[in-house]
Amino acid sequence: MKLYSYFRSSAAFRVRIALNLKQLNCEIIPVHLVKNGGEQHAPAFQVLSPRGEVPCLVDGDVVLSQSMAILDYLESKFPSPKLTGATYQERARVIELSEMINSGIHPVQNLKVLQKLEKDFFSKDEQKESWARHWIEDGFTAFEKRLEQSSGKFCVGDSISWADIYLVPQVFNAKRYKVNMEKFPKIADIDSRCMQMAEFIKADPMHQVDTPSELKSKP
Ligand SMILES: N[C@@H](CCC(=O)N[C@@H](CS)C(=O)NCC(=O)O)C(=O)O
Repeated sequence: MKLYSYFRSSAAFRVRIALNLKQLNCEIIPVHLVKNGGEQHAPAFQVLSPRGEVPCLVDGDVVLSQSMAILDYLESKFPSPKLTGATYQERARVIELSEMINSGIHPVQNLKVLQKLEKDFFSKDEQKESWARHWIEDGFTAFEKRLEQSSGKFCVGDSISWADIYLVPQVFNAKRYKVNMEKFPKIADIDSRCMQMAEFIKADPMHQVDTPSELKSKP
């Protein structure tokens, strides 16, 4: 298997965590989202990922973009450990929480959206940061409320699920945009529990093959 990834991409971080939890070997192929205007715009890459986004997984003839589709593919092909909850009710809760991030928070603070704000509306770095922070805090407020009903040690009960896999990379972005995590104690608690696990540490943006040396730290 091959995963097209970018060290700082929170969507690729999700898939790296799932691959590690399922103990799967996968070749990482870096796609630099910024250098030379962004390698994601290369026509050859867009054959694999039509929206020009990472992650993109290639497994034999199967080529998939969209982290949710990739996680679902891995879940079906490699069912252990199960990452979608123990019951159908838990599975629905896992997807609800994952979607709060996947379709609610992440798209409005994605690179191409921030670049559009700069290009068409002349937004400065502080304005783009403030925009990203607003939407992350808005989404985390709802996520934190839902955790009051669903969480145990992790987002849904005491087992790791996709909800944690979506949450941890979003917290990485939140810190980058200076969100005050003290406002979200349950989220912060689950994030720090996950980030003590080898599978999450190995997937961390600061430990990737394409992490620039000045940012790289040892796992
Ligand atoms: N919903 C997609 C989001 C993928 C996505 O937005 N990836 C970002 C990096 S986190 C990207 O490749 N952006 C390229 C760009 O903005 O030009 C998924 O879950 O895979």
